Amino acid sequence: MIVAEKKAPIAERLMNGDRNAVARLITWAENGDGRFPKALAQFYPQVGKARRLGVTGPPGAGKSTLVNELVGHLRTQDRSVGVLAVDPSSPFTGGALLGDRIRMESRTSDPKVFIRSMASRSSHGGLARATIDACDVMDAFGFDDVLVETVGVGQAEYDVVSAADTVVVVLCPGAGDSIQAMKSGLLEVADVLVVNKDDMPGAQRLAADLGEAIHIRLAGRGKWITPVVMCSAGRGTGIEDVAKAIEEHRSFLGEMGLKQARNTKRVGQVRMVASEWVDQAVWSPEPRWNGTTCAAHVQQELSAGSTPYDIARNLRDAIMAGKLQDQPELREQA
Ligand SMILES: Nc1nc2c(ncn2[C@@H]2O[C@H](COP(=O)(O)OP(=O)(O)O)[C@@H](O)[C@H]2O)c(=O)[nH]1
Ligand SMILES: [Mg+2]
Repeated sequence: MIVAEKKAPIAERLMNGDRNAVARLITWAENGDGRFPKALAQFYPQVGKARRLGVTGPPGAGKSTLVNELVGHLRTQDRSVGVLAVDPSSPFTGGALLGDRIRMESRTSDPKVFIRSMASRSSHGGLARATIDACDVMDAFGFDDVLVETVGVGQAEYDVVSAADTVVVVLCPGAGDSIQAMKSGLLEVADVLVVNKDDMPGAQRLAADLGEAIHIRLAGRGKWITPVVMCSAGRGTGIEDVAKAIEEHRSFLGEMGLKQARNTKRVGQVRMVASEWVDQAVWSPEPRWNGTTCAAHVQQELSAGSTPYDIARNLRDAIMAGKLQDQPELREQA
């Protein structure tokens, strides 16, 4: 008689080193699957050991090439590495992810390396949430380092990388994008600035300009001053310098600083998830407010001549006072 073997819970498999569990859990995170929060509750005690590095910058700057080199560098130290390539543009083009896949191919046979591409199917807010979740999964699995690559184009991407302990911003000469980055706030999120493609003309100049910009903006006693590091990821030169700058930022943070920074980020995560859930619950197609949906109720109030502010205030007060009707999906997700 064949007795069906009962599979261990996914969180248990994750913590026992099952790579399929990593993949499955990240998919759940991506889809906002209700099973994810339950699994997280089980493996959350294991979260917090991995070092988290965010790599961002304009498209084509060489982020993927650099990540590949950094993975190689970490492997020489026998550290295991989880890589998450977040690309919001991929649902439309598909190209970027394919390129990254091929570039990373040499690493994929390494059992100590795990590479996962992640596309944003949902809103940008959802992408940041899913990325943090995916990092937690790889952390609990036991990777020593977790690297997140994302295209630095806007607030959503900053949200994504800001979950990392250290953020590397990659720029390169000859692209107007780099000048744009200096204006658009990319410098503010950088803990380490990398001028990649230093085999190309203009690299020295760009590094000098960036150094100047950094000192004008951020110089201050006791504060971390973002270093500008030159390298050529394509040729594999200067990678040690990049790695060293990352190490120095970690030392600067120290154990207490790291703990504090992570706590602050967790508060941000709770705020993000709570907002998402409240938003979903309030605007769900089920009757919530005075026997009708919130959207319909708002319509009625508008027709009756109320101002948007008055209606919004009433809605906020109703939420705060727990006056909206039962919200089953909130309970289910909790
Ligand atoms: N000349 C030169 N090209 C590079 C270097 N690093 C990367 N590239 C090229 O720049 C292009 C974009 O690189 P990629 O890593 O995909 O950039 P990403 O979009 O930022 O991830 C590719 O064609 C790389 O081969 C470098 O150090 N020097
Ligand atoms: Mg890339």
